[in-house]
Amino acid sequence: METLGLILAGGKGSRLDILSNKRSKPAMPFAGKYRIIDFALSNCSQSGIYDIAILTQYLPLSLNEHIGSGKPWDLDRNNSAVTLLQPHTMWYNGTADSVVKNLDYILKKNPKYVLILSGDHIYKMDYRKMINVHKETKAKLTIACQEVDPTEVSRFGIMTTNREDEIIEFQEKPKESKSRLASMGIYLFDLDLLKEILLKLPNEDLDFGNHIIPYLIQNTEKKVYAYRFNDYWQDVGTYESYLNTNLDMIKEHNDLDLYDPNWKVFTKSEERPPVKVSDTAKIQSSLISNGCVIEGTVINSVLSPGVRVGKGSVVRDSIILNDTIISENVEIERCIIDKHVVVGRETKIGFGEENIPNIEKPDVLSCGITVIEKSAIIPSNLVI
Ligand code: ADQ
Ligand code: ADP
Repeated sequence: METLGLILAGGKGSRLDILSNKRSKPAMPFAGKYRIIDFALSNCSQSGIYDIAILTQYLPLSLNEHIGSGKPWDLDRNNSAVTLLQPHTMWYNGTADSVVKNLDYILKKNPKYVLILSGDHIYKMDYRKMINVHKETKAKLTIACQEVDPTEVSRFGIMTTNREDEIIEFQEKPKESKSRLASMGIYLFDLDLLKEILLKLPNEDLDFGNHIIPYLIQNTEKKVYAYRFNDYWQDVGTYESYLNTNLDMIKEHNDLDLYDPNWKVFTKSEERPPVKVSDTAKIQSSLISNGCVIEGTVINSVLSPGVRVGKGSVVRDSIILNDTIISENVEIERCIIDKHVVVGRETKIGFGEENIPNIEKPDVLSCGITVIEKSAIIPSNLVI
């Protein structure tokens, strides 16, 4: 085997805590019918990488069920496998620590290269192009990167390269930086280097962005190169990016086209009846999944399977997840509503002064998005 894919799907996703405290972030629904991890899995299979291990630690139940044998992504082949590696009694600390704890598995597979991916990114990428650049430059580690907005540098690992695109500086989440070139958290390692470095550095909290990459660049002569990726890519780690990235999928000319037959996004779909649109319904620029029943108005929103929108209700600029029921004459604006929520009649969500105050969750307070947790029952005649 040339390349083993490792998908990091274990972080707790604390910045999306209301949504991800009952599931792992890569298992979050996306664009109606998908889950976030579908993008990494679909990229792997279409790049010819059929051996994949998914490193999980946090409530992987819904991921387990979703991935199953890997059939929807064409990963259930004879000589390859998609494997969910679970820590059992060990709790991983940093991203690299989770790889250390599975080093035996990786060495047994004995690939030439190990491609480390994040389970919570939305993008379409042919990893073969990156692998080819890695071979051409004879790098030991290649990191995919993309320029980000200067206001966003503190969310990413930021690097500086020389003319040949060799990385000469790397700083994890700097407060500010002259460079805007961000690591996408996609690492292609030669197996020898990965093994050497993981065994060399102390294990506790070991993280790629905080420890391994800065160490390789500052303390060794190993060749670490950047691979520039200029297409659509989003890390959906905050409510704002989760909402906006979902809404991007509705745009007429979005850079990530879910409808492109040349690079598909696969998922495991449930059997559901078709969308039913009544004579009182009005739908504008939205994604509506199977099993939805629409009697009200839906504008610039994404509805997962089985959502009901009652007569006289208006849903605008929002994401509504599976089987949520919105009764009659409800108004919803700039909300993320999790699965199995019931919203009572005449209620307005997204219209309150600010969100329900909670000092520990400044994200909720500051971004103007109202988030309703799974299975909540919202009474009638409320304004939230
Ligand atoms: P972050 O996205 O902040 O930065 P992190 O939250 O540590 O990195 O997680 C990366 C991925 O690994 C996520 O998919 C997460 O779910 C998963 N993960 C985290 N801890 C894990 C663990 N212990 N076991 C298994 N999986 C785990 C990283 C890099 C930056 C880079 C950004 C790009 O550190 O340099 O710019 O990704 O998004
Ligand atoms: P998610 O919210 O992560 O998308 P789902 O609601 O789709 O999860 O649940 C995935 C599967 O896990 C379902 O089959 C469901 O029955 C099961 N499940 C979810 N939560 C629990 C729980 N707390 N205990 C047992 N099974 C659960």
